[in-house]
Amino acid sequence: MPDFNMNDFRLDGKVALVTGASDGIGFAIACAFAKAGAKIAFNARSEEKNQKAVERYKENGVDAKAYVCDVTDEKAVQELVKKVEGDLGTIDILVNNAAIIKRVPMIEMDVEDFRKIIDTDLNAAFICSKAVLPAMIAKGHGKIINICSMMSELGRETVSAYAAAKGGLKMLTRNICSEYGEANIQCNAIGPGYIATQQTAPLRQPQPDGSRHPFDQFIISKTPAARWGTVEDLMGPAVFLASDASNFVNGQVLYVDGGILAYIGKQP
Ligand code: NAP
Ligand code: GCO
Repeated sequence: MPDFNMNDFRLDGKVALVTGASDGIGFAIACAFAKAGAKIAFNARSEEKNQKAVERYKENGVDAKAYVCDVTDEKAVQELVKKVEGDLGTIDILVNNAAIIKRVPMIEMDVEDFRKIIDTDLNAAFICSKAVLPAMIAKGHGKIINICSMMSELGRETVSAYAAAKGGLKMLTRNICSEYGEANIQCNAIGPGYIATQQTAPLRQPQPDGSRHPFDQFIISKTPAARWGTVEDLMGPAVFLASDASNFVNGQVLYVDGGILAYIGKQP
């Protein structure tokens, strides 16, 4: 039988940095990594939010180390990486998860808002990846996972900056793979479908008469699975892409979308 070991899916002893993981998708991914054996570091911009998150991690049996750091600030990110290295060891797994969105028609969007979204959702992934790559190259292995979106493939009214950033993030994923695959670094992305988190709460807000938000109905009808995704849906795929089980998977976007991208939409 060819050599196959279920332990290849484990992350024992690995150090993972998940950006923006005080809540939502990042929090779930960090919890999954911890369950698979990894040591967890995460950052967000507010100390108060971090403290609450550390408590939530503890309630979930996870001893996560929190850092205050804005991922758009290169100097701060380099300091963050040094601190994580000092506290836990060099980083084996980076998840570029932190992001923001503003839903506004393009002709009404301030250029400053557009720039801020590109800065957070795309440029920061460059900054964080650049900060961890030298140690990964020196070690001879590393995993970078970028959190993309349906908007890495599709457009939609009101999300011009977010879609531009997430499309760019897909190409940054392929480029990191292209440049550093030879150094045994795998850079892949996860493209979540519509997942029930704070970020999408406005799209699921019930109507004053108690009926479902029209966007909520739209997403259910566009999704073969006929439901919103949950943060739990992303945990297994993230562990796979962080683990040795995916060592020959590189430059890919794994869409975890209940089938949205495969589907033409409900027949009339
Ligand atoms: P979320 O709950 O809003 O989480 C995003 C996190 O990023 C926040 O905790 C935020 O923390 C942090 N953050 C934002 N700007 C930051 C900065 N400059 N520096 C450091 N941290 C920053 O959203 P989510 O739904 O979990 O989304 C997580 C990722 O999945 C994002 O990349 C998002 O685009 C992507 N995604 C989400 C969905 C979905 O349906 N929910 C679908 C596809 C992709 P602070 O504000 O405390 O800093
Ligand atoms: C939107 C945005 C996000 C989605 C996600 C889809 O349509 O408003 O794209 O809110 O959650 O990124 O994958």
